[in-house]
Amino acid sequence: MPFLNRLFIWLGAAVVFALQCQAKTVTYDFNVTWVNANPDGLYERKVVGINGQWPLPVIEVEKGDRLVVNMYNGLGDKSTSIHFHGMYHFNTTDMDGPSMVTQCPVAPGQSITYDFMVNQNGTYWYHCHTDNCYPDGYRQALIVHDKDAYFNDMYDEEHVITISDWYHDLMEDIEPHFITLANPTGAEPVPNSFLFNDTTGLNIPVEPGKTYLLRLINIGAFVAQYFYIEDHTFRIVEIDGIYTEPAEADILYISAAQRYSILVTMKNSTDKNYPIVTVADSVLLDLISPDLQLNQTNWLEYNHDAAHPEAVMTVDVCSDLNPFDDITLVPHDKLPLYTNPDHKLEFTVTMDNLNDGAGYSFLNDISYVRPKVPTLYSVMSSGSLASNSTIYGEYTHPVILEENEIVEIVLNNADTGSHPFHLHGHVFQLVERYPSYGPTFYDHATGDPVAYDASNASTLPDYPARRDTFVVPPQGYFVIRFKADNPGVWLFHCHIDWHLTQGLAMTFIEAPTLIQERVKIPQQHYDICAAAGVAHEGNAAGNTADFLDLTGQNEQLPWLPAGFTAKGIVAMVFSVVSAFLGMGFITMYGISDLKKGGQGQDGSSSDENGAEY
Ligand SMILES: *[C@@H]1O[C@H](CO)[C@@H](O)[C@H](O)[C@H]1NC(C)=O
Ligand SMILES: *[C@@H]1O[C@H](CO)[C@@H](O)[C@H](O)[C@H]1NC(C)=O
Ligand SMILES: *[C@@H]1O[C@H](CO)[C@@H](O)[C@H](O)[C@H]1NC(C)=O
Ligand SMILES: *[C@@H]1O[C@H](CO)[C@@H](O)[C@H](O)[C@H]1NC(C)=O
Ligand SMILES: *[C@@H]1O[C@H](CO)[C@@H](O)[C@H](O)[C@H]1NC(C)=O
Ligand SMILES: *[C@@H]1O[C@H](CO)[C@@H](O)[C@H](O)[C@H]1NC(C)=O
Ligand SMILES: *[C@@H]1O[C@H](CO)[C@@H](O)[C@H](O)[C@H]1NC(C)=O
Ligand SMILES: *[C@@H]1O[C@H](CO)[C@@H](O)[C@H](O)[C@H]1NC(C)=O
Ligand SMILES: [Cu+2]
Repeated sequence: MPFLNRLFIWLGAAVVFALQCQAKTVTYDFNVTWVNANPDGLYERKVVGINGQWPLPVIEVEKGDRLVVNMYNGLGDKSTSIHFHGMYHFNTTDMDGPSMVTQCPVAPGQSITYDFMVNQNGTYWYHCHTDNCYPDGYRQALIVHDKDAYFNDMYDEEHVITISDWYHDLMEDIEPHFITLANPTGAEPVPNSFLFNDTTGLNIPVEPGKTYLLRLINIGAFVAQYFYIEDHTFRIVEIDGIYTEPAEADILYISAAQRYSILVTMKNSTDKNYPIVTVADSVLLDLISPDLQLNQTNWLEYNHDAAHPEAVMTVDVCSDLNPFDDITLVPHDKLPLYTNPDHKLEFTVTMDNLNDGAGYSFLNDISYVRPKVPTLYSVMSSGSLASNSTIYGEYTHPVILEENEIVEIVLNNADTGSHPFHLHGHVFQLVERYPSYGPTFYDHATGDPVAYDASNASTLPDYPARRDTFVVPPQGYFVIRFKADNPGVWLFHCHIDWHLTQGLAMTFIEAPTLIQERVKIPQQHYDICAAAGVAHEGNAAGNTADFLDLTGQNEQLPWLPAGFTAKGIVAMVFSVVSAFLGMGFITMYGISDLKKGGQGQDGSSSDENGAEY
């Protein structure tokens, strides 16, 4: 055999060997179109399908793989995008997915390729991040398998299980009734049902004595759920992609976007099937219709022929369901507490009305309004001014982080509802929370909010738990810390999709100079902007000549005059019916435009000017 041939064979084998031992490329082609589904057995509706299917495909990769997702938007009537929830995207912040943050919305008929390395482990999910698109069904699990996970030899089989709230109406039909004068309190639309792995009444066949790893993911848009299995305890081994020391638990509280991996060991006898119980946190709901099934029973099926009993619901959600407190978990890698934060930030969550009379959400009185140019593209086109937060506009609520600084966020919640906050591109350390999970968690919804007081801080954990979504209690607070070791543009926002639409979000621009050096935006992503009619250069106002001139930026509406409350607006809405006096009210209090849906200075509709993600 000639030498060259042998060399090629040897080289070929080496490539195959390298592929098997190290990273491989995993490619998914997603043709996104509307399909029909009836997951709760109550109502068939249009949902967002992939390649003609719903439930959507679970993305599965191994640690170290390169993940490529080619998405074609075949919806015909909606823009879209994919956010890979919990992925760090080192040097690839442009693959994170939120529209108007790191990319333009992908218009109907357009394609986008997401391409990035997955150097992390555990349980994640993917979902659309353009307007309110994921509650229409565009969300599913993303699993990163890990041959080296410390708990691999502690279980026999694994299952992915999603839980979710579910609406019968399309988001496009619900949305127009949400941010309006007719809903001044900002009451969130109440779901029609709750799904367990995109169905109801699921049986999970199990074998006696075996141990299962269950990857639980709340892919819902709004409602947190309690989870337990009758007569079984379990061990938590992972939260949001971070391995924990095994922690014995019997009830979990899983907010929208949170994940838990648990090990459950089966009983030795096969005479009974056991209810897996989920209880929707009804405290979050404004109105509960009598036919809304808050409690769901699914089963660990030991014996197909035995009875499948309904869960025995003897507990009171507020006082008896005492969920495991995630702040007490210890990460398996024992990463110590970040001490002496370099950059301390403090935000207060409020809900209030702007002068269209509708309800909005605020962090330090700023309600996020999307910029005219995706924030990442402002970074890329602004040269040395990228380090000046002015260019990102006031209403993206930009904060610039220095490379490798330790950031502390104190989040005070002046609102009576709880909020699951998510940070893109990072996990953060759970440093403090008040009040703790447990029977008194909801007591703070009455009385006055309690703000964080550094001089009255408790003893901090040596090895704080880390995750990417953490619940701030009603009228309480949390404190989190992270290291700014990932140059990129990252949203920090409430993962209740309704609150995100109301503006409960802000933007971190982390190490902008390094973003410019390391991130190469594919031409295709810029072409998507052209198709969507969105500029891909300039400051938040689309100004490319003077980046410090924000004239024309999208803004939140003016405030209502002091003393004008949601209650007053409700009264006014009714008084408007008796015309004359009502109109007098409007002039008097300066409500701008009764018919206008969303935010925006230039009088355009919420679709053009409200928060888009
Ligand atoms: C996507 O699916 C639709 C419906 O099946 C089909 O008409 C279209 O050609 C597909 N597009 C691509 C790019 O695969
Ligand atoms: C990101 O890019 C920098 C500079 O090219 C490189 O040194 C670093 O290793 C990269 N990080 C990752 C996680 O790929
Ligand atoms: C992934 O898992 C390994 C152990 O299996 C761990 O050493 C490593 O730190 C994990 N990586 C990340 C980014 O969490
Ligand atoms: C949950 O649904 C996913 C996607 O359809 C599927 O791959 C998985 O096996 C299901 N899990 C169980 C426990 O049935
Ligand atoms: C099941 O049987 C095994 C072996 O006899 C024993 O070690 C284990 O404790 C039993 N499990 C339960 C839940 O009783
Ligand atoms: C659902 O569960 C809650 C809390 O456990 C309980 O208070 C309620 O009575 C249950 N409702 C039904 C219809 O079983
Ligand atoms: C940003 O630019 C403005 C206008 O020149 C200037 O007043 C401000 O100090 C700059 N901010 C920073 C952080 O450099
Ligand atoms: C300190 O914090 C606790 C709650 O953690 C609270 O009960 C107490 O009133 C606070 N003390 C002061 C002096 O603020
Ligand atoms: Cu919220």
